[in-house]
Amino acid sequence: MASYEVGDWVKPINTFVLLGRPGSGKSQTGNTVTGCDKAFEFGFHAKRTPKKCESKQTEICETELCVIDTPGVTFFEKQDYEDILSNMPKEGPSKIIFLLCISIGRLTEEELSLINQYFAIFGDDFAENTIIIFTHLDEWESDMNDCNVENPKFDSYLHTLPEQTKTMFRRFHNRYLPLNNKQKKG
Ligand SMILES: Nc1nc2c(ncn2[C@@H]2O[C@H](COP(=O)(O)OP(=O)(O)OP(=O)(O)O)[C@@H](O)[C@H]2O)c(=O)[nH]1
Ligand SMILES: [Mg+2]
Repeated sequence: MASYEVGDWVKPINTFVLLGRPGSGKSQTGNTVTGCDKAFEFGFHAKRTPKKCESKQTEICETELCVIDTPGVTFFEKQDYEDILSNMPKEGPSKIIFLLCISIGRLTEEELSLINQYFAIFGDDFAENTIIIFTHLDEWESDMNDCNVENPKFDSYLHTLPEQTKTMFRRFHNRYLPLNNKQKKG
């Protein structure tokens, strides 16, 4: 006789966890993903952005979605992971997808070091469950236009990256998405 688990009937809630350096565009990406300008506080405020994770649950195309915004840190530690876990949906199973936000053009040693810390905390599977989101696409395109490059192709930016960075991105199977968070939401 076939055996069934409760999980066979319960659809997992897709959970996006926003990661990245301070100011990399995590909160704005959360707003883009949820389609709501005010889901997460964003911007260069005089006051500090929240020190703890914040989560919003919504439904998109009849699918339950939970989005967890994390505070910008330059060093990611176990307690940051625990904070994420405490914001996971309480009801039913969850499928975690990390959205690793990187502001185009600002890739530094610190950025790579932070990514290595994610691997240390989340394990080798981190890359399997991650999409790299390159934010500020509009600013990059505008800069390229100022340099007389019409219709710039984002892939050309990736070709200019140092070998060390390209090697790192290969671990993510080059799963990336350039994003303009300033584009008006429909
Ligand atoms: N032009 C442009 N600005 C963006 C984009 N994404 C984010 N920003 C701006 O970049 C700044 C930082 O964005 P946030 O979303 O607050 O960044 P964050 O990673 O949440 O910052 P912390 O919470 O402080 O770590 C804000 O002024 C955003 O409006 C984008 O795609 N294009
Ligand atoms: Mg933020």
